[in-house]
Amino acid sequence: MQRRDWLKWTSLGAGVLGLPCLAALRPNDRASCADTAPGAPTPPPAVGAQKLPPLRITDVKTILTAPAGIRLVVVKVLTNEPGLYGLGCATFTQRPRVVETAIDKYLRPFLLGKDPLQIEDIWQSSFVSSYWRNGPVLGNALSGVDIALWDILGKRAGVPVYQLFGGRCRRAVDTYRHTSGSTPQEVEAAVRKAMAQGYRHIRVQLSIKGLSTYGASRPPAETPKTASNNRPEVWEPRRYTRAIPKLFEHLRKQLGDEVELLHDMHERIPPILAMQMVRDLEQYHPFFVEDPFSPEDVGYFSKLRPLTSTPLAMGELFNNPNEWLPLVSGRLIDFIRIHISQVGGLTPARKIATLCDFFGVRTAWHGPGDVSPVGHAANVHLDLAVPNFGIQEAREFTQAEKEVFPGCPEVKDGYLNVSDKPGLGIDLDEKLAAKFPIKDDPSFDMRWGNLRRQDGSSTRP
Ligand code: GCO
Ligand code: MG
Repeated sequence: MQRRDWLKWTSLGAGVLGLPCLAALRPNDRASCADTAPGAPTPPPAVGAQKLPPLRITDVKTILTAPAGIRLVVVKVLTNEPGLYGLGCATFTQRPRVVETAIDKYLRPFLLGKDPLQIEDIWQSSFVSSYWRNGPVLGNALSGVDIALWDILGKRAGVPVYQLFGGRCRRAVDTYRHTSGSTPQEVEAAVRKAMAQGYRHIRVQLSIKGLSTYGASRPPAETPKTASNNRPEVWEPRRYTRAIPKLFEHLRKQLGDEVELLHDMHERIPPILAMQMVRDLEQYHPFFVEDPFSPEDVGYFSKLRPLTSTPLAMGELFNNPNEWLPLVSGRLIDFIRIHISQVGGLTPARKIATLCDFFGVRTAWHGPGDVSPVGHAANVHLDLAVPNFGIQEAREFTQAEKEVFPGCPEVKDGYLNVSDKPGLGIDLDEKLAAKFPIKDDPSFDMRWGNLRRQDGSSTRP
């Protein structure tokens, strides 16, 4: 290919991206953008226009760190422009080493030398570069690169990433906070505390005696002592489905109707029990009930929808468009709760948000501790720019996280925000990150794989 053709092709790519071609470049580059984009309106020539050297990816690094004890995977994409790099989140905390391999051994060589501003093209070609695609490993690896490329584009254009997405639709991002306890009274106390800190939306989880309940740790006396890879964690759904409506009844009686209450069912109960429980909760007006079914049981949403108007949120385990398309286009859920790095980063997440907008589905991106601060920053940039934003799961970062990731998004009065710095506005102190090495601790996985019914049979976590 002639160099002239290559230039034409690259600027066409930016047009296809739907990217403001002008924003992709510094002001003095604008004239050259118009020159090479056939059919594009010609802006007035910029004063003192001169060309910047072409940008190339010179390195892709995977950084594993655990400043809060949770294993995080962050990708750094470096360019030939001195000091210009981007950061992305690739955290799959259960399998960080596998993501690391996918990036270092496979994506890195594929990307070296490519133009980091061709974000859509890099996403599309990387996605099929293994022929076999989707899944949390490849999705997270791709996401680490993709988010880093948006960061680079923002830095090069001199604007925050949310500006590249069309600009702020809101002043700040409303969030929900987690609370839990072993009794309804304990949960109530935790909710009151969160309300006093300014939160308006609060997730409520209850630990149930003798059971390994999601979202609420067991009282210390009940915590099994043996660290064995065969140690069962017992889970019985019926006791849980009876307890949660009582929790909501208590909270509404004590706290009134104003505070928004949320609950995560975590996909672990048989569909018919989930349907009963979601109906039982309707009278307490939850803001949403999350993950009533596992991804394998999504066919039940069409049965649940006619039975209740309880708002439904779903999606943190989703990877593949075929998982969310029928739920969104069938208007079967109200909130999309995708883990942005799981689906491949900001490029697909923007499209999902737009798809949802047409169907009245709002966003509620997954935002627990196993999304890195870089991933949280990416969530917030998108939240600020999408019209159909719903709510954001919030995390208040530890001191160590704030030091390793200068520029962490901050929660104030229950709202998250990012700085107006170019790019994502967050950095990574690699030296400090190395002081918090991840532990290859196998007992971590046992928590997920050893959830069992009373009779010893395996059940979903
Ligand atoms: C949530 C989630 C998480 C997941 C965790 C798994 O809604 O925040 O369910 O807490 O359990 O991300 O690693
Ligand atoms: Mg969840």
